[in-house]
Amino acid sequence: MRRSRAILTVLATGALTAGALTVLSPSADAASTLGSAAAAQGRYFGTAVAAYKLSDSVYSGILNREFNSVTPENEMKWDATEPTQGTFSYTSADTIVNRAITNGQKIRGHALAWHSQQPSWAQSLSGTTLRNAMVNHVTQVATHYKGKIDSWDVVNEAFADGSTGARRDSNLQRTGDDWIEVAFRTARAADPAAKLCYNDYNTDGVNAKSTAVYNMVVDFKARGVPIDCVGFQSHFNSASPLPSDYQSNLQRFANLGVDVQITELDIEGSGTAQANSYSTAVKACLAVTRCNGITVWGIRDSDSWRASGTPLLFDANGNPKQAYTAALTALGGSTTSPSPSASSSSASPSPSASQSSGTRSCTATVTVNAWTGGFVATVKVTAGAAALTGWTAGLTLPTGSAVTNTWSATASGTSGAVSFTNVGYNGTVAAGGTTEFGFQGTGTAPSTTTTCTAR
Ligand code: 9MR
Repeated sequence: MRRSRAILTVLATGALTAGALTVLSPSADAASTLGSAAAAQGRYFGTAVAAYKLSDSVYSGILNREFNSVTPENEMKWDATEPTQGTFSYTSADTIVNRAITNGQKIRGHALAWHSQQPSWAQSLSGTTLRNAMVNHVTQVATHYKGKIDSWDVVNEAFADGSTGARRDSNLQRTGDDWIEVAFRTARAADPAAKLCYNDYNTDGVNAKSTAVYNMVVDFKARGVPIDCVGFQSHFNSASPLPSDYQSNLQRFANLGVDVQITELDIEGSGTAQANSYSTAVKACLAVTRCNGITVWGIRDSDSWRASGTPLLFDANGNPKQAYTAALTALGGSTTSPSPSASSSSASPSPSASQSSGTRSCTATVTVNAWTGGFVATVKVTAGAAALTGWTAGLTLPTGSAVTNTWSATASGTSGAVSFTNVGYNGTVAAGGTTEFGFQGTGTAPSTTTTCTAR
């Protein structure tokens, strides 16, 4: 709904010549890592991350090199973030988030409302008391991470397995059927820039459970409940293999006007069979325009919640497996063989591919949702033929209007001529690539031309 209510679009260009500078382009080795190969397809490739493993240099080396999105594996769950009612604990999740921002990685938030991994105090609540506690939890956590989260799993695993298509019984479900939409509306109010997802497992193919989720999305769209995306966990093994209708199932959800994301991919097995399944999963996402990202549920097999099934892309020593090569190739990447300790800064791309001395330029397109007395502006910055290392977009607010809140950029002021400069994680934009920021304001929406200055 946010996006379709655009009433104003202004476009402007600006350019800054890089001159004699030779700059290592971030897209230089574009196709040699999972993240850069996915980015070249307009998508992200992420992994679940455990905060306590970040001090392991093999783990963090692969994380830095290969992935451009992260999902805290447990650190944002209710038991971790609100262990005592009203007392919030963000240290572990903040470690992952701040590190991802520094490294230019997107962040999937996981998960705001879930029947599992609740703190014991919440497990013992019911009715209005639990509903209010859930609303407060969603508000507090989404507000803490406001502007930093690409996509939130707002509600996780709310439907029952099997053929009933029913909701899963839980203390949250017993507060009333509307608990899911209340969680989504609450998350939207707290962080209007984050994409809001429903996430589940055993919904990867067309079946009673996925159809129940599908019907919920239809209903939410019809009634204006804010939902932007559906996550398909995609935990596969011999008992629950990758379904033959995976792609068509993703497509039927995308056709409802939501993004679809593969959120927790792991495929038990080894060798060619496992590699082929990874290739099929990646290709299914690429074939669906609105499938905008893939996350694997861990880095090395030894990091997996199902370690004995060796379901991931790197072996316990951090070496890329056949499945890694298959996933990278399916993404359109090249089949180099990185060593576990290699980092992007030690890669040796050819000089002709790695350096850009062209003219950096960018354009900024503003889309505004306005109402009487206020507005939200979303600004898309698009790089020209050369990669950006930073950008500043500028526009002039009408007299009496003021910026009240900015996300994914730093504003120079609140009224009159305001410029918005990239933050740490979104200054780097590949040639032809885009990034977005936004701001909220009071008064009349801006209607003047934007400028974009590239660095
Ligand atoms: O990988 C997570 C594991 O470390 C936890 O012990 C477990 C506890 O419920 O949750 C795992 O992650 C789950 C995710 O949050 C939701 N979908 C299923 C994942 C695998 O169980």
